[in-house]
Amino acid sequence: MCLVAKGFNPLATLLLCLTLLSGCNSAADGNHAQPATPPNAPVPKYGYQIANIYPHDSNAFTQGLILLDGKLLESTGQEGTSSLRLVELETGKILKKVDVPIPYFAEGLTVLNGKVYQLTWQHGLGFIYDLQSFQKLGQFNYDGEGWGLTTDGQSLILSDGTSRIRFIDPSSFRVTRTINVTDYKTPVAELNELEFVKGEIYANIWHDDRIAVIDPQTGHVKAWIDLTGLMPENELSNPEAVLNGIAYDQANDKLFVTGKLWPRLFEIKVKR
Ligand SMILES: [Ca+2]
Repeated sequence: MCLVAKGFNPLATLLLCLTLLSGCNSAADGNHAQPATPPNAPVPKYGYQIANIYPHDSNAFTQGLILLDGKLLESTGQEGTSSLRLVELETGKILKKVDVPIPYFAEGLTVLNGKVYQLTWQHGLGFIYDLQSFQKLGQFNYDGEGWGLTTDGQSLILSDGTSRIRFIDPSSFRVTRTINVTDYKTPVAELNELEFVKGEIYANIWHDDRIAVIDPQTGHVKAWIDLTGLMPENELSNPEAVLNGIAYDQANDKLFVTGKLWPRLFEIKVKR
């Protein structure tokens, strides 16, 4: 509000008021951090460079992938071929494997506090294993479908094929928080395999060559990593052999990706 004293020129007063208001706004803006994605700004698209190529089991219908202590942990899907496996990165050799019995269709996996957590697609049931022995320790339930799973070191972070990502307490298995993933204002659905990378959630999108880089607080897509051309399509015969599987080597800051039924696994460098 502007107080107008008697005898003041109204036009001059108006100009003064506008100047003051403008000054106030500038000061206020200066006190706030810029949003991660300014309104109307296109979300940046990143490219990639292949750093290394490793063999991958072309029968593995990859649904979950992480890298721990230099080895891969992989969850494979489809009824009858679902499994949890420990895989040698350099050779693709399966070092340890537990089959997931019919009728379960295994999905995402992550490791938290020495335990492996593995989702199933449509049974609302997850399995818990000892990380070292792969001995089954228990199971847990969740509403809806299970697609991707990762962790920020505290919560289990679960995607279910929609644009929703749920944060789940690993003791009570209660949902503590939910984010809706949006690209500017458009919901990004069919979020699939996940990976927590340096404070951001990386997500595969089903049947998409792009990885969404998501702000775990707001759900905003901060960038897209476009992996078009990574695996030549003429080497894949199954239409479901799509990009799925992101693993981050925290110790060495390396990023690995593969796909369902892909014969290769790639270490990539993101080109910003
Ligand atoms: Ca992952």
